[in-house]
Amino acid sequence: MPISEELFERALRVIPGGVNSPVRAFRRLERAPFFVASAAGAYLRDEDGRQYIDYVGTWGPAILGHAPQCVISAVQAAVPAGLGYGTPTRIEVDMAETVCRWVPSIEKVRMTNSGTEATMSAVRLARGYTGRKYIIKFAGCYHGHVDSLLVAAGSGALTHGEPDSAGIPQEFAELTLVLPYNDEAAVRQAFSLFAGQIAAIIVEPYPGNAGFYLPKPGFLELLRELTAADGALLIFDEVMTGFRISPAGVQGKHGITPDITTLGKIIGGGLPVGAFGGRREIMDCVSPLGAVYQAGTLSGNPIAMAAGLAQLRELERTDAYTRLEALGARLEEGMHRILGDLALPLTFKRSGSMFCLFFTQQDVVDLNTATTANFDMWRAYFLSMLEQGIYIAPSPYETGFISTAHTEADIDATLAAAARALAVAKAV
Ligand code: HOZ
Repeated sequence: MPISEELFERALRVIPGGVNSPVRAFRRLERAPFFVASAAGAYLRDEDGRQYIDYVGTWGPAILGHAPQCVISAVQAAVPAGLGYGTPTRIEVDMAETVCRWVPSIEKVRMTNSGTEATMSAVRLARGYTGRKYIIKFAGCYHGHVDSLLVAAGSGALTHGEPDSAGIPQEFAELTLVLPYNDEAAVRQAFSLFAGQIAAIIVEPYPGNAGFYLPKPGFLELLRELTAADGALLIFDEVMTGFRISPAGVQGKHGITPDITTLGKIIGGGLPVGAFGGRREIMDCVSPLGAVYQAGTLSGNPIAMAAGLAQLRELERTDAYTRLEALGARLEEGMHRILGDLALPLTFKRSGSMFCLFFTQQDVVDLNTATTANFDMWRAYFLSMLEQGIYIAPSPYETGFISTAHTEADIDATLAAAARALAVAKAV
């Protein structure tokens, strides 16, 4: 029996679903997940010695590929000084200054240990600052497993058919107004029905947890306009897009200034880090300056800060974003060519190094259109890609990530595999 299968059998006995985060379980795929033994650059190696070109990239953090030397060296240099102290350290100041310099809407920033903690804290801060209780979120957007945000959520919740998690009291869920993404009329209506009562809109500006799709022209600008007019806050959840779509994330690309931004993934260089930050007067409501409580024993951990800062500095030092765009464009052009050759009018979405192939002919603009995708065709495609040594996310509702460690040859090998996998999917 393959070692991964043996490990999965053991895991199933002692870990719910055999995994520490649901999407990894390969549910509905009729096979066990592979267990990774090591990773370097664009490649994963599993316990059975098989190698994969990886487009999951640790679900976003691995923008330089796996185990980049700059991050490994920074961690090795930091370790002898101690693993954490629970006191202020110099590197937290370096990190905060770097984030504020890269993302101009962030004048002050607080570190957390995950994106979930960041969004949870951002929502509490928005409510504390405004004194209001309602939050607007968009169907299919996923902001981590925060009680008030696990309503019509994407990612694993959507993949496994539970977009509204059990365990969340109706009274909590009622404070979350769920709207369709890209629906301007729905947002206007919510602000007219709940005028003066909405604490914040929280949005993945480029949603990446029901597949990956983009805002219609003017949609993000409208969110800014309506929140400002009503005295509500605009929270950009850039946990996935931050430092990826541009150095300043989606907000940098669109020239929009949210009130609060949440970050994660890339900022940790592969270690567990999240952050939330924003306008000074809002951030000054956070304890100990203000009454909104937020804390964490491991927050700002020096090893995690060293890893994240090393990754950000490497991105700043190199032409990473130009390279990611070139690789992404190569993949996109190749995919369109293959889809044309096979007469398969599917939908491919991309921005920079984030992408998603939807097994639908519809233009994907929101959760409803994303879920028109044909699951059986997607599954046949996924399994064939995996068989050919290409790892894309094990769910049709996740995003693909390219890293600077991918080569043109990796992209071309991926396209050759995709042509075969799509032919298999077409026959389903
Ligand atoms: N929330 C992640 C996907 N958007 C899943 C992370 C994981 O399984 O590690």
